[in-house]
Amino acid sequence: MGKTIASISTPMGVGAIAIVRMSGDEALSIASRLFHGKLEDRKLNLGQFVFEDLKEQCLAVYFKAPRSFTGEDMVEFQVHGGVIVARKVLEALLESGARLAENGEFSKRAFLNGKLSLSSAEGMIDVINASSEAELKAGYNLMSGELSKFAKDSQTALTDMLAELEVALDYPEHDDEAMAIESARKKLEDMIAKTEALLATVGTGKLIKSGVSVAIVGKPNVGKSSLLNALLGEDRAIVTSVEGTTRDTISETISYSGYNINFVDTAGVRESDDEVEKIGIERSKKAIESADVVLLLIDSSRELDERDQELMKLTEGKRRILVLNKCDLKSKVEIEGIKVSAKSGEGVEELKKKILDSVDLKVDTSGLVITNMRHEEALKEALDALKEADSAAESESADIVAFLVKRAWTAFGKITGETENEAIIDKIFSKFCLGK
Ligand SMILES: Nc1nc2c(ncn2[C@@H]2O[C@H](COP(=O)(O)OP(=O)(O)OP(=O)(O)O)[C@@H](O)[C@H]2O)c(=O)[nH]1
Ligand SMILES: [Mg+2]
Repeated sequence: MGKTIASISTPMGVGAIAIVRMSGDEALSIASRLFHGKLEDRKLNLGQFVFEDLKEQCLAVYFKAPRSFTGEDMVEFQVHGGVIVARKVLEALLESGARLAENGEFSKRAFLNGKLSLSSAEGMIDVINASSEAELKAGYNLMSGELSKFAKDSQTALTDMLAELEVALDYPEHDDEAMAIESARKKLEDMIAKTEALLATVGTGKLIKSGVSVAIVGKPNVGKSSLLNALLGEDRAIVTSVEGTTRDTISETISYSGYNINFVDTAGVRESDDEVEKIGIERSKKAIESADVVLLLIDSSRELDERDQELMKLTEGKRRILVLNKCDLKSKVEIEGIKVSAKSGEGVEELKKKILDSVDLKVDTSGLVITNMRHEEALKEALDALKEADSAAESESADIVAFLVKRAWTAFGKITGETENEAIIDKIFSKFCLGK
């Protein structure tokens, strides 16, 4: 398969160790010419990498095909960190016959050699890029092949179904068609339910990937910026007793219970003639629209007024939590809400919990969450075909059902990469980092 490729697999910069990898038929012969030492399979070999004036004492690992990440012969050099040594080692490999790997090319070869499915490769990238524990968990789950297993199992069931349907079609004299269709319907309904359950996790997947976005809104001076600071545990936003202190939206992210929560502090919404403040208020309204959760802040030490009422209306259709701030002062409101004091910190931890509770985080029975749009689309496509096949089974003949079953089969194959087209596969791997 193709030429031998090489790349630096650790990030560029100063560090203790840098790793340079090589994969392909010539990996061992190139390495043997440059590395003075043994190259035993699957062992850490100590030796000297010699090239021009470079004499680098380093470790080399040889993975004999097919027991390697890519499925090809691979050699990895663990050299001293910093940019120069690694670059020099890479240069030596390139001058000795390897070519520079493209982004994601190691992983792509692993995929093409059947070492991992497309969705597992995507899971691996999610693991590398994870910025929260929930993302990491979802990535590991994907990488471990749960989703490809689901897709493959579905494909197997569909293949069996096709076989039964085709037998019925080939031997019409046996009057098996009705039976084959009946048995197909049962299986189809089971698969529809499972696919729907998986698709029900899409909302959660989006929250995991991009974090839960929370807009803090309220009329001026209710303590929005103070609450942001309390939630972050640092003085991020300016707090004053003057109404209209915050004029632009400020956003910051915290990690809570494994999830990223992005808070947006907004300008207090009120009538204003001030040009800057007006723009700020428009932005507040936009923040409300795009938020997953709105914290509507009320100053509980003052009576409710029409500005509070207006904001209640404005946020009506949203997932909203009423927050009664300044609970350290005497209360003058009689509405239900979470009592907090941005000043003393009281109730702030409970509020964080309440935010996560308010978004329902759904996972599939096997712990799967769909975080990837490509998977979502393939599953939707499969679901459509399954549903059509199911309703066709009610009235039509076996050949139409068979046709639709094949369509569902192809859609499931897109998840593992089996039936995905080459251009899309190239596009997916090109998003990987260099050396992976
Ligand atoms: N006693 C008490 N005072 C608070 C509390 N939270 C905020 N304040 C005070 O309320 C005033 C307004 O606070 P901010 O956080 O600037 O209010 P805001 O809603 O961001 O105001 P704008 O940006 O102008 O819309 C400040 O004087 C704060 O010190 C609280 O929990 N208790
Ligand atoms: Mg403010």
